[in-house]
Amino acid sequence: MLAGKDQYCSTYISTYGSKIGAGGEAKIIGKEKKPSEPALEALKEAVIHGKRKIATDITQKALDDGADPQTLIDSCLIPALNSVGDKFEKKTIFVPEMMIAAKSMQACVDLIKPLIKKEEQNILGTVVLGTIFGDLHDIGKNLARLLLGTSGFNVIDLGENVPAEKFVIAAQENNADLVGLSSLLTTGDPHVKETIEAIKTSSIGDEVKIICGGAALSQKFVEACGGDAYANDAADGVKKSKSLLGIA
Ligand code: B1M
Repeated sequence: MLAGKDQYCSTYISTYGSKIGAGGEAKIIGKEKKPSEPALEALKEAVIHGKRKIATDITQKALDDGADPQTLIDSCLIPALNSVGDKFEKKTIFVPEMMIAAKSMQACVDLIKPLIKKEEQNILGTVVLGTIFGDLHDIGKNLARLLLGTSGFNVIDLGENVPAEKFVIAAQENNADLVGLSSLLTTGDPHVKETIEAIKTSSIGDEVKIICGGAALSQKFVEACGGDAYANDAADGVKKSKSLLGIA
């Protein structure tokens, strides 16, 4: 590992990870329930274990064999990462394992991305998108960007850890129809509120709609903060964005 020969320290972690933590529960990793499709299960397992090469090889093979790109994301990659989140919560894995799992998922999404067809239509509207201040999670935001883009929206992605003023300035400069906020940490709740307030009280406050998504949020919270819509997932984000702009 110290010589840099163990990429992402994955061999080190899989050898010694089970010897620390809550009563050796780390050994639980890898004993997921088997779904019907063995290839999809193997992909899920590879993501959970952060085995990026195996995960991308299986993804590529599945795509070559005609698998539906969106189904790979929805039925395999997102559940894999949710499983990683559960293990993190139960303290059977720790931040490094979570990080390599997330990077493996991102590498698979990068392979799938060019295959998700753009709808042949005019630009539906401009969306300024970003993860809230203090929050570095960007996988969900990137999926929202991907689906909004492929559905015909012009997406301006501000990245993660975005301060409220940056959302306001980008929305003004790009004459945005929508601002999309992503928030995964409960510690980000005050920043969600602050960002919505900054946008709503700015010069474009009356024209721009705000849609929020991410594990830390709920319909009720978003409404209480003055947001216009809560998106449960990336596909819901597209549906609600269209509905906010009156597009059928
Ligand atoms: Co972190 N993390 N993480 N993490 N992480 C969570 C969110 C957590 C729930 C894990 C847990 O405890 N079970 C927990 C938050 C708890 C809380 O706040 N109550 C947590 C924590 C605590 C942390 C750290 C503080 C850990 C630490 O350092 N001790 C730290 C924070 C760093 C920071 O941000 N300042 C941290 C770090 C990380 C990694 C860097 C290791 C990595 C992020 C890598 C990256 O994003 N580049 C990571 C990951 C991967 C996770 C979990 C495992 C997975 C998140 C994810 O990508 N999910 C997560 C546990 C979990 O959620 N199960 C967890 C998949 C993604 C597709 O879902 O983002 O919800 P999601 O997006 C969905 C929808 O919500 C929606 O569409 C997406 C697709 O369907 N959506 C939108 C999201 N944004 C939208 C915007 C829209 C529309 C829809 O606008 C139009």
